[in-house]
Amino acid sequence: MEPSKEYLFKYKGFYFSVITSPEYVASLEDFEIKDSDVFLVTYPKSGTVWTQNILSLIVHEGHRNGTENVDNMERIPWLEYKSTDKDYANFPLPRIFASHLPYYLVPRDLRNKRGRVIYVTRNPKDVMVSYYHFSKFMSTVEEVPDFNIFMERFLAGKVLASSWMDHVAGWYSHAEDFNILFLTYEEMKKDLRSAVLKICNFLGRKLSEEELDSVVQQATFENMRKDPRANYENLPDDIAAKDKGSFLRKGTVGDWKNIMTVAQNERFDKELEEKIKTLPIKFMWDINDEM
Ligand code: PPS
Repeated sequence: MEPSKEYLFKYKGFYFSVITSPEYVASLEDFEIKDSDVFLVTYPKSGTVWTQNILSLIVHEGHRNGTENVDNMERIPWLEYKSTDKDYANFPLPRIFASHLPYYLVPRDLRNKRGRVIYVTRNPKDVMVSYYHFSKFMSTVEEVPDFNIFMERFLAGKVLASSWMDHVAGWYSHAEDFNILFLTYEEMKKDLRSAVLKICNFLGRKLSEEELDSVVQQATFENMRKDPRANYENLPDDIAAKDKGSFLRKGTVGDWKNIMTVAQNERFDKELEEKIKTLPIKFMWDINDEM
C-alpha cells in the first residue's frame, strides 16, 4: 500500500513530509555552505534530538550554563523544513542544521567537503519501534496502528525518509565525498563521554573537564526529558499530542524485543540481515552486546 499523499510526497525517490515542498527541497542543492557549518544527519528516530542537544551544549556556553533559554530547534533548525522567518544567511556561526536528507539531496558544496557532517545511526529494529510509537502522537506522520503493517511499510521504505537501509548505505558508501563523523546511538548510550569527546574533536572544540561533565550530565535521557529546551515539549498540541507520547520515550537499546514477535523478528531478519552485513557498522541489538 502506498503512503497517503495527505502526509508525504516523493522527490527524487525520497519521501518528504508535506510540511515542506518539492521546490524548497530542490533549492537546497544551491544552499550556500560556510566552512564552519555543521549538519547533523540521521534517518528518523536514530538519535537526532539527542545529538542536537549535545551540539547545543558543546557550542553554546549559555545553553550549557543555563543562562540562555533557547529551544534546540531554534538553535539547530531542520534544513529541509524551513520556517519562513529564519534568515539562515545571517545565523550566528557556527550554523548547525539537523536533517534527514539522503546523501544525494544535500547542498552541493557539502558534497565538496565544505562544512562538516555528523551522521548518527541506530540499530534498525529500535529505529522501527521508536518510529511506530512516534506515528501515534505526531499529527504530521501517518498513524499505522497495526505494528505488522507498520513494519511492512518500514521494510518497503514507504515511510517518511524512505528506506532505512538505503539511507544508511548511501551515507556510508559516499563517506569519501564528505567531511564526516559517524556515530551510533548505541555507542552514545554505552559511553556518552567518549562520544561527546569525539564530537568536540571533530568540531575542533576544546572543553574543560568541568564543561565536558556538564555536557554529559545534561545530555542524559533523564535530564533531557526534564529540559524544555531539549525535549520538544514546546511543539504545538496540534502537531504533537502530548497525551499520546513524547520525543523522549524510552531511550534504551533493545526495546524492539518488547514489541516484536518471534515471527516478526524472523521476517525482519529475512529482509535485512544480509544487507546489514554489508555495512561497515557493528550494531548492538541489546545493551549487553559488546561494541
Ligand atoms: S526524530 O523524530 O527523527 O528527530 O527522532 P530522533 O531524535 O532521531 O530519535 C528519537 C529517539 O531518540 C531517543 N533519545 C534518547 N535516547 C537516549 N538518551 C537521550 N538523551 C535521548 N534523547 C532522545 C528518544 O527517546 C527516541 O527513542 P525511543 O526508543 O522512542 O525512546
